[in-house]
Amino acid sequence: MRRLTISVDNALADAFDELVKKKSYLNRSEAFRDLVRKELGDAELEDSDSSWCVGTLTYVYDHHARQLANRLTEMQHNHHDIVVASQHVHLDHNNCLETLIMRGRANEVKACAHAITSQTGVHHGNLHIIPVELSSPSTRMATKF
Ligand code: NI
Repeated sequence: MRRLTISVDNALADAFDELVKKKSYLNRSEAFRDLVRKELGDAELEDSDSSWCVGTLTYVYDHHARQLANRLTEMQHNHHDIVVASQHVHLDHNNCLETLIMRGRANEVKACAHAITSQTGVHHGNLHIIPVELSSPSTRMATKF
């Protein structure tokens, strides 16, 4: 491990200390490492859309929107190599929350997520992508049914 010494103005230092406290980091170093990792990960994904990633997609949808529930299930089946798991919560009489766990190349995961969240009646769609280096990407489902 290397020690870095950095200089920041007082306002930024105060804001950083607030962040450390708010996010319950044990110390500034851990907070700084997390910020750098996030930026590096984002940059890597921007540089190479074909990088492997895992992601979670969360959205709320209108249970009564015509055929929407069926269409969303159909889309997940059509992308069964990318959508590896889903969780469904009946929020109330009208609204359902779904979280999908996704895996694949970043461009494929983003395209699949966008196709789902752009459906009429789907709200608050949010994709969180985490870049990963999979030791054997060929572990993708290859089973024939
Ligand atoms: Ni539901």
